[in-house]
Amino acid sequence: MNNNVDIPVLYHSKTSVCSQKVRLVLAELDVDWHGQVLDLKKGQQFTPDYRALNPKASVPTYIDNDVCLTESNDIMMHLAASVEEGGDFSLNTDINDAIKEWMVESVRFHSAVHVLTTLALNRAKLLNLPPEELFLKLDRTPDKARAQRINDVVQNGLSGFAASSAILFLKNIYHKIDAKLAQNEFLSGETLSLADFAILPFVMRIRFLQLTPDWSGEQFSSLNRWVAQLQERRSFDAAVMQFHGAEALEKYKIQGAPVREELMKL
Ligand SMILES: N[C@@H](CCC(=O)N[C@@H](CS)C(=O)NCC(=O)O)C(=O)O
Repeated sequence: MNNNVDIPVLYHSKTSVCSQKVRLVLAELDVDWHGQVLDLKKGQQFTPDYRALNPKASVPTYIDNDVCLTESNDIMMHLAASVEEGGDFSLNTDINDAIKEWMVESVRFHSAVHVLTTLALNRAKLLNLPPEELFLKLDRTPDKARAQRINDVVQNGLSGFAASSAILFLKNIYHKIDAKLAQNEFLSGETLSLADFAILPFVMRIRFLQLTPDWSGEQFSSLNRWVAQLQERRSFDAAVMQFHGAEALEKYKIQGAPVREELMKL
């Protein structure tokens, strides 16, 4: 692995939501970084070299001299703590309980988004694999709860426990986000903070898949105002759009549409 001792190295993948969280904060704080892109579909997260850095075989991994971090929330907090005093950023780098709460929500949001992404993009392909091949594929991941969730999505689709829990979570979190943003400009109050960037990539993935839970006519107008505001920032282009080709966005749209149709019928 090609580690540079001076410039921090981020192992990430282009469209991974957890990588986006970190890239957004890197861009907001103008941190100079070196990227190593892993192709998760090709299984590059499972190589022995990478697993020596990150035994969870997941992205992101961030190496800053002798510090190696393998959780997106930890990396975001490390970045916020490393920023020089008096830096002129619109991102508030303080961490308080409200911000920590949104970071915890982001971990739960990730599970739900992972289930829904698998349902829309990968289920059909996985369902067609011979059972032993599917088992080997799922068995590679060290996170056995995750493997079980994905197996449930593959076997049972929208009627499985994993999908119904994800949908329920999605509805709740959208109402929670919208209610908070109806009171405050940003998730943790009146200043932009790590909370906003911990949540934004998940909202965007759901939007790309056309799975925003507005099936019963919900407007989520405060949430939409917040998304529009964050999309205007330079960080959004640098950390999200630069890593999503038109093809990826089209795939989300086309493959998310039938799932949306099914959800509207529930
Ligand atoms: N809690 C971790 C989750 C990391 C994670 O699961 N990342 C996904 C991409 S968003 C991944 O690497 N998946 C590996 C795989 O699909 O095998 C974090 O927030 O950093």
